[in-house]
Order: sequence, then structure tokens, then C-alpha cells
Amino acid sequence: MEYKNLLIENDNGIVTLTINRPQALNSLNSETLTELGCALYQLEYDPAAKVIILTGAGEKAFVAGADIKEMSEMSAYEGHQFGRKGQNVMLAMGKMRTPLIAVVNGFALGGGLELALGCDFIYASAKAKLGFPEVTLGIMPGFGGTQNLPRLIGPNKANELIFTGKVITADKALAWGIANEVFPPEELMARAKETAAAIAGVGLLGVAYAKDAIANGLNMTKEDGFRYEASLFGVLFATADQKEGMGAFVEKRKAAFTGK
Ligand code: CO8
Repeated sequence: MEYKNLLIENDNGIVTLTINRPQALNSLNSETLTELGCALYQLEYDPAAKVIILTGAGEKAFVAGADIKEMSEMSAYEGHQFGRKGQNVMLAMGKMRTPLIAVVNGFALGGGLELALGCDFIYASAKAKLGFPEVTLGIMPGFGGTQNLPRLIGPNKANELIFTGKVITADKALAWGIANEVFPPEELMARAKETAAAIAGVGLLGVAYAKDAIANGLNMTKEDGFRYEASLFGVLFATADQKEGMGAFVEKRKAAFTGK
């Protein structure tokens, strides 16, 4: 499928999905959200897509937020619908079997930070700037930020970021546990691809079920989460990947996983 505002490239199972509206700092308009929803759906059911790297086109921005020009004309109902549309993209990312790495190459503001938080983890460029400036526009985060950020870093730090609208450096994002790693800009993509390749080389059913257990377990009591984990763990023993992974260990050879 051809997209107007997205670039999609698959290199040996590592898909780079780039938001491509550099003239508007890759801000998310309604059309881009529709395309993103479609592309993620398509990739989720593409066996050739093993890991997704999500990034923004150009040197300056990952995504500088939802499209303010488009939002400036919205009615309350349209704002609600637009918010739901963005939220549904973030929720879909959390439910995907495919791991998503956000490569935050520049500004990740508002809906852009929400998009990064919707991924499974974040790698940031040393020059990235992150924040939730929504309150400076008379609104609040609306693509899941008030839910995902406090779950990730706790309510107090999330409150400070969201209530002030201040923009923080990549190093601060690292210290606060928003980014897993910070790299010099010129190394960022290569380092993300190394991690993506490490994930693409293991048993992807194990990765998919672990993602499911982590995401759903966070909404359960610990005991229910343990029970859920056990049920997914048990299912993995019915897969070819488990036979291959353990067989390869016993035979002292490298496992050749098929994702089946
Ligand atoms: N929306 C639309 N256009 C944008 C956006 C945006 N978020 N960000 C930048 N642009 C455009 C600019 O308007 C400009 O276009 P033009 O040349 O046509 O005027 C172009 O991108 C380049 O931007 P700047 O000239 O402003 O570049 P600077 O280097 O001077 O500044 C900044 C870079 C600091 C990133 C600045 O562009 C900025 O502050 N952008 C807005 C950041 C922001 O406030 N983001 C949050 C938006 S709100 C949001 O994301 C809500 C999410 C939840 C929605 C729920 C709906 C209910």
C-alpha cells in the first residue's frame, strides 16, 4: 500500500516506519493517524515484519505533536473524535505482537511523545527534546499521555511534566526512565537497528507472548498476572520455536526460529 505521509522499509524483517511530514515537523494530522492505523494493522499481519522501528523524517523532529493547525478549528465533538482516533493507534500498538522501538531523533512533543510512549521502548538522540506542551495551548494530553506516562515514571514526575508543559532534554528523559538509552544523533539509528536485529533473531512467539503478559499483567492483580503468565508460558510448549530453541541448546548449535 502507498501512503502519503509514511515511509515503510523492510530490511530482513526489521521494518522502519517513518512519519514523513517534515515540512510540519511530522505533526500528526487526521490523515496521518488514519495511515498509521492502516500501516500498523498491515504490518501486524505480515509475517515478514518482525520488529518495527518508528521514527520521524528529517533532522529536526520525531513528531512535534498533533497538528495544531487542524485542531485549531475543531468543535468539542471533533476534538473528542480526533483524540479517540489517536488513542486507538496507541492502544493498537500496545496490543500488537510486533515489538515497536521508538527512535526519537528530535522533538517529541505532545502527541509525538504520546506516540513514542505507545511503543515498547524509546531510544533517543542526545539532541532530542521531549515534553507535553498541551497546557500551553489550553488543552491537555489526549492520545493516552495522561495514562501511559504515569504508568511508566509514576504520577509525580508525570504531573510535573504535564502541568508545566516544560520541555526536557534527552538526558533528563533517560534519568526519569522515559528513554531506555540516549545516543549521539549519528549513531542512533544504527544502535536501534542492532537492538531490533537482536529481537528479530530470537523466538518471536516468546517475545509476542511476553509483550502480551507485561501489557495485560499491568492491569491485573499480581496473582491474576501470574496466572495469565503461566497460561501463555504453557502455550509456548506447543510451538516449534520452543522445540527448536531448547533442542539447539542441548545440541550446542544456534537455534533457527521460524516463529511457529
Ligand atoms: N502542528 C502543526 N504544525 C506544526 C507543529 C504542530 N504540532 N509543530 C510544528 N509545526 C509546523 C510549524 O507551524 C511550521 O510550519 P510553517 O512553516 O508552515 O509555519 C513548521 O512546522 C516548522 O516549525 P517551526 O517554524 O515552529 O520550527 P521551530 O524550529 O521554530 O520550532 C518547535 C520547533 C519548538 C517544535 C515548534 O514548532 C513548536 O512549538 N511546535 C508545536 C509543539 C506543540 O505544542 N506540540 C503539541 C501539540 S498539541 C498535541 O500534540 C495534543 C495531542 C493530543 C491531541 C488530542 C486531541 C483532542
